[in-house]
Amino acid sequence: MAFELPTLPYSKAALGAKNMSEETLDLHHGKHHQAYVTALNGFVEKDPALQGKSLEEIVTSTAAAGGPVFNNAGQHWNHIIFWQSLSPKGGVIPPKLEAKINEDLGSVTAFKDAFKAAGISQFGSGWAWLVLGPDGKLKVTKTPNGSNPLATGEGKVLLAADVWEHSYYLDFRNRRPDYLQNFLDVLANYEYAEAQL
Ligand code: MN3
Repeated sequence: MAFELPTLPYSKAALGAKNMSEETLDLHHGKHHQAYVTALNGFVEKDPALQGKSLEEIVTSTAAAGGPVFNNAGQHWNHIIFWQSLSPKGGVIPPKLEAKINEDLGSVTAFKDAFKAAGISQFGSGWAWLVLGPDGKLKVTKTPNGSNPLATGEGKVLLAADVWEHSYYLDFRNRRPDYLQNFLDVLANYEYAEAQL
C-alpha cells in the first residue's frame, strides 16, 4: 500500500485569512509534500526491506543512517503533523494546555519566545516543535531538514512549525520571525496540541 498525500483538514482560502496564502498552500501541500510522498513510494517500491513497514517504522529505522529514504519519510511524517498544527480558528490555547505550559515552561509568553527562538535559530531548513518529553514535561526543540522528535527520541509531538523557506517566503518574504509569530498567535491549532497530551 503506497503512502498518500493527506487531504487538508480545512479549505485553503480559510488559512488565507490567517496570512498563509492559497498560493503557498498549493505549492507547499500540492507540490512539496507530494514530492516527498512520491519519492518515498519510489524507494519503497525498489526495496523489499521497506515494504510493509509503517511510516513511523521507516523513520525510526533509517534515522541513524540518514540519507534520502529518511529525508523523504521524515518530511512526509513532519508535514502530516504540520497540516494538523494549523487551523483557521488557530491561536487560542485551551485551559488544560495553558496550565501545562505554565507549569513546565513558565508562561505562555515564555513558551512563545522559546518556540520562536528555536525556529529562528534553526540554521537553514528545518522544524520547530513543541513536544511532551519522556519525563512527562513539555519541551520546545528544533530539528534540521527532515528530522523530527520521533527520530531523535525527544518525545511526542504536540505542535510542528515548518521553517523551510517554502513555508513562508511567498507570504513573509525573508521574515521568518514574523512567520513564526503569526503561527503562534493566530494559526497554531492548540486544540490539536492539547489532544496529544
Ligand atoms: Mn515544508
